[in-house]
Amino acid sequence: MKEILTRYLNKNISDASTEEIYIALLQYVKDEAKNKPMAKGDRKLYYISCEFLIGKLLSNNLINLGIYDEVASVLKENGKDITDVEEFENEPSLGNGGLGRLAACFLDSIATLGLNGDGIGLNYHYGLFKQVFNDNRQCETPNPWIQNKSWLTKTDDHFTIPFKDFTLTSSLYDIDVIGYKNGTNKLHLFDIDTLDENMVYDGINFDKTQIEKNLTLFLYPDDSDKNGELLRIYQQYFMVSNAAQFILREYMLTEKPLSELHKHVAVQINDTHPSMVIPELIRLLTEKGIDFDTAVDMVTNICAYTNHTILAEALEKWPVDYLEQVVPHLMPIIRKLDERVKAKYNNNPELAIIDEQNRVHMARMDMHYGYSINGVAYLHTEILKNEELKPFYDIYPEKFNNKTNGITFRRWLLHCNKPLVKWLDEKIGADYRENAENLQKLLDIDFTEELSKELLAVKTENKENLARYIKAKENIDIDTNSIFDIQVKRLHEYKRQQMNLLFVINKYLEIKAGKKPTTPITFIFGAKAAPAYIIAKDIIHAILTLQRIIENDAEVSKYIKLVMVENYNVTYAEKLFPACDISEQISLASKEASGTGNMKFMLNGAVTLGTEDGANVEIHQFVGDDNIYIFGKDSDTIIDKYKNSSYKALDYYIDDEDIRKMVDFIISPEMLKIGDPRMLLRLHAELIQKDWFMTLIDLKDYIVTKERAYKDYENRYEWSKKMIMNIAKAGFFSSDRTIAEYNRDIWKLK
Ligand code: 26Q
Repeated sequence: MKEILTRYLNKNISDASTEEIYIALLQYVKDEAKNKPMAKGDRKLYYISCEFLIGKLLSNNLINLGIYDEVASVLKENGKDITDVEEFENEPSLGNGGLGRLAACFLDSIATLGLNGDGIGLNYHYGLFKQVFNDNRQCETPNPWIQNKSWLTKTDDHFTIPFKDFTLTSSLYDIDVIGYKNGTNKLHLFDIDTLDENMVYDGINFDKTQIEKNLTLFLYPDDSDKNGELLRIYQQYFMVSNAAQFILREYMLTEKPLSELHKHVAVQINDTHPSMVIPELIRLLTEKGIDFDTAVDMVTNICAYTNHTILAEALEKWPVDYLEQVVPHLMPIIRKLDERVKAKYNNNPELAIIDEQNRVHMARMDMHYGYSINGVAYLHTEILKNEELKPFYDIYPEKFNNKTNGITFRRWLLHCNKPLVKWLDEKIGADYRENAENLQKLLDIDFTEELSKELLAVKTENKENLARYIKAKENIDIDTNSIFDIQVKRLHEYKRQQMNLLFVINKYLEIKAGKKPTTPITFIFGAKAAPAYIIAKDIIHAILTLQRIIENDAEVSKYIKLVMVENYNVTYAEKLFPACDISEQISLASKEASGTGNMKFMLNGAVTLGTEDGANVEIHQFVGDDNIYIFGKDSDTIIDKYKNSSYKALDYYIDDEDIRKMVDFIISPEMLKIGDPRMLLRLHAELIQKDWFMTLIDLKDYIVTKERAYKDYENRYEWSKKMIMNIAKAGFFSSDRTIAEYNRDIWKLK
């Protein structure tokens, strides 16, 4: 390795700068990837997604190539630290959260299992905005990631993409996806050469009308106005037209007959964002001489749809006149598809693709003209079948299937938690790396007090790591002997960060009243709010305001600390998961489709405090009642409450003095002195007048259950047994298992 690195550097390692070492390693990994076999097969999968939240790639690629340790030690011998080299790489934040990170984990597993499948998406020049806190508020700033030398490799591939008034020429960039001890697949990211990065002004604002200059500038530009929505349609169509043309061209090179395309190609549609691939494929097939009905049948046997949410606002419905303005050539096809549905199903409005308000329901198009519909956790799929998508389950029961999400253990254990990996290797051998189920070997070892101490020492080491990182990033000191209670995920009312905030308020008030916690607690939040989501931003403001109050209070800060970390992203996540004691998974039951952070925490030895929602339900089944803290109303109860409109936040507020005290603290003189009264008053009013996601319904149960967890934490030996059980049972949540199931039931690649 030393020779190789020296050759790539063209100088001694000890004389090279961090940047030079990074670039040498980047080039070396790219060359190695070229030498790896590309997956082959008679059938190929294309995973199309608007988001691939891949995160930094250097360390992961080194791990998957099996050379991380070697590289790290050669660097060390020459006075260099691999973590400095890791720092040099910019994070490609090409996703919002769960859905985008899932796509990245899936690519890792597809390559690791040697399956013939690639990802297709867009090469955004700016990832999800960088979050900056200013005056206790979230501000958004641009988040460029493409460095002089990057993982992108420009290809010679170009396609012509037709829009209503103009065409665009695309350029294709590839990123190698290196499987763990296996071959290399590709992530294909399409871009335009005419992009103008100078269009960005005033934070993340830019002229949304000049498509040929802005198309791939940003991930999900603000879509709160019409031009934003149109731009999103431009982006989506650009992505899927490139995808469809790319797929057909690759297929034609195999010289198989076009009429057999569906036998050799599968397309996974990641949420509704790539749904226009259906009419686009039909359009291209008919252009090539296939008759319309045959093309429709072929495409219906090619496309499969994954649903990631039951929130109505996230189910895309595009006005017909928007589509007419951007992609008029798709509308005759979409109309025909709609007419067939209406004819077949007696004009049932629940099944129509084009509704009475002239909007195109993308999910409905996917369900009629795809062969598989899957949810992302057991409970979520049941809700889709029995509630949200029931009319479709009634007519296509055979299309519905569940694929419980998973995470890649390469990034979320091997890379991010080296102390735990070392300990596991010693105790149960290293074969859990190939087969995650082998983590269950932990259940066979004699878990003595001695071993418990070792495991707790691993946790402490990770807490120290995180503490150093937080000190460097936020200039805040945290106590590594405290309980680390962590909630990190996108900010949304249904995820109920506001409920956690009310808990901290309660704790603060208790301490003020003389009731002090036995062990100090560090509450950590990390979350970005959509730029136009007002209440979400108010919640961030309230958390930051409370953080200030606590840090200014010498008495209280002996017992609790509140830290909202700035710009929570994949890189931060890799530090947070290993250090956590209590994993907050507190969404309103029925609303979180799956969650994947819950799995990352579990794998890293945190204990879940959560509702029976998403994949928490399955985590609960695996670890048993004693190794998880479940609270709150179940999904049936909640679904009923929505049906009967029977939840009234005000009743909880009026009837319960404790609840009233916590909620009113948001507009207390202490809060108003530091915070913005407009934002705090708005949040307070929201919580008692509307509270659409029922914060108050579970608040008391949440407090009691969390206090029970804190109490149990005091017995370190018993607590470490819970940790062990969580790690041992995490194997099911490997994305290798998820992908094997997708392949077995949907893609059938080999
Ligand atoms: C839709 C229309 C217009 C603009 C934006 C969007 C949009 C963008 C992103 C809708 C949804 C998303 C992202 C959704 C998402 O991340 N869902 C999460 O998916 C995870 C992976 O399956 C689940 O674990 C989470 O439960 C789910 O919230």
